[in-house]
Amino acid sequence: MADVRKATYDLLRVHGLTTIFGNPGSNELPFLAGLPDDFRYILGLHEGAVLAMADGYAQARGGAAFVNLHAAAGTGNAMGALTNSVYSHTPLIITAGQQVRSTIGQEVMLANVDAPTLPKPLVKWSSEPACAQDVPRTISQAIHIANLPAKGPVYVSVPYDDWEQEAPSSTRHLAERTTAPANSLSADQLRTLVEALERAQHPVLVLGPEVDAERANDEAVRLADALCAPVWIAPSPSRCPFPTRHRSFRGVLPAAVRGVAYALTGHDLILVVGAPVFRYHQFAPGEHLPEGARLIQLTSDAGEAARAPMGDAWVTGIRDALARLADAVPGRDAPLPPLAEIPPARTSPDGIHPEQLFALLRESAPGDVVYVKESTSTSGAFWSQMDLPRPNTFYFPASGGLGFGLPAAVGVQLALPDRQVVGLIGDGSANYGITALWTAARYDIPVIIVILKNGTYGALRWFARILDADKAPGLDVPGIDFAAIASGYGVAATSVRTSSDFVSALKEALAGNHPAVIEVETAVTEPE
Ligand code: TZD
Ligand code: CA
Repeated sequence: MADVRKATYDLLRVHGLTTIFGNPGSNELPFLAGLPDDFRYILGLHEGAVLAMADGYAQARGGAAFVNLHAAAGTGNAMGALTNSVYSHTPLIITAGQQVRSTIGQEVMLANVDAPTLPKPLVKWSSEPACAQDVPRTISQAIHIANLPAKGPVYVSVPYDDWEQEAPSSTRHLAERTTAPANSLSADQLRTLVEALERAQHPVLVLGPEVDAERANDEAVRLADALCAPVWIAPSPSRCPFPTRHRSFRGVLPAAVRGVAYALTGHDLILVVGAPVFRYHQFAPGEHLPEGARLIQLTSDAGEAARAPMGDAWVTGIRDALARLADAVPGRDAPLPPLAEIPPARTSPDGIHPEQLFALLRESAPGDVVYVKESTSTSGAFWSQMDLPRPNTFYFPASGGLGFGLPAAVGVQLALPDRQVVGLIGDGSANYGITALWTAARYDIPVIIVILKNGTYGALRWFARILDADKAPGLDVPGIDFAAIASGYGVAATSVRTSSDFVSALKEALAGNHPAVIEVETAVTEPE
């Protein structure tokens, strides 16, 4: 009979979880010893980076990822990054090594006291199996929970003396099990929705990250085309659900109550698909909906459905819902205003303007480039300049927790070897996940990290102004040499101050097929 470790490896293999993102300690070594040849271990030097790499990897590959952390300390280090995974609904199976079962109660060194409580409320579910024999079944449960809607991270703590115990014979059933969501709109619900869309004079679609996560972008385009309706991206987007140069595309909704109501004025039916209603950020109280508008939300997340402050919500698989809606709605022929031209990029005497930088990327990066963005003061500049035609092309930290971007870019590149990944990372944000550069170098993951160096926490300067808090300290980060740091971690790096130098550096990095860092001196700008 197999031991618990072998039974677990077999289970992970069946679920395609043969890449382990981790940072080991004594509690984890017995699990990692004897890792089969078809598994690979991706070492991260800090657990925040480990988790964010796994998150990027899982989102980009459209499946789950497996993480192995060290006890409570490693889990704690990962929790900042975990704030994003909950809101991006990333299926992550996070395991942590526990001390020997019989010694946990004494609170020996590295005992993870009350382990299942530690990662809450940032996981969907957490557990420490009641005995060694239940470890494989618990890990199987974790994998299924992570992958069932709404997807998300789960946590399992395993005492290290469990791995050598014999697995029960019933374990063999686990590898054969499947679970699948069967939730879709009923015929009645579909009819009601189609009728509402038919009756509406001016319907509008608001799309969220779940559309991209479920690879439903083409279905969204079909629906938009059938309805001749304008399309917005829901506030605070962590992914890009719709081609940004499609004639229906209107932009990203502002992350404030008043701003959303203003942008949607004139619409009588607002159909929100695959997004919470809504992820506001700036507090700008006012009417939640424009006069006379009805809002209907489709989401796979019952929590998102329940907590929305307005509108009706149906909990459903959104790919299925979009496809069936696109088939069922009678085509309309409403006039759409022409798509606005991309405005000329602004320039600045104080460094490259972010708009200029994004325009240069639009012109010089390969057509199927993937962006992982964590540069907080440049969102307006980014969406005004970019042309994102494809699914799976844009990632941003879903809860705004910094430390996602740089490691996630490494993870996305690992998942998508055939596409070039470019991280667009602020000089503030880069520091929270900087150790991922070492992982990129160690495994030769050819991601390009562009560091936007404006010497400050740009977004916070803007916030300080609108919150009337401009005397707040600690908003500047001068004097960081990212080229030196990158070379210290083994990544080729260069620092540029002009457009032409940036384009040359980008071309060189693209030709290199190795990880590269380009530090760019940028002008301080405001997010909007
Ligand atoms: N710490 C963490 C983990 N997450 C955060 N969101 C913050 C602190 C607060 N914060 C923001 O919300 S934006 C920001 C901070 C520190 C500034 C980021 O600076 P940057 O980008 O250089 O990366 P910009 O473009 O200069 O704003
Ligand atoms: Ca900055």
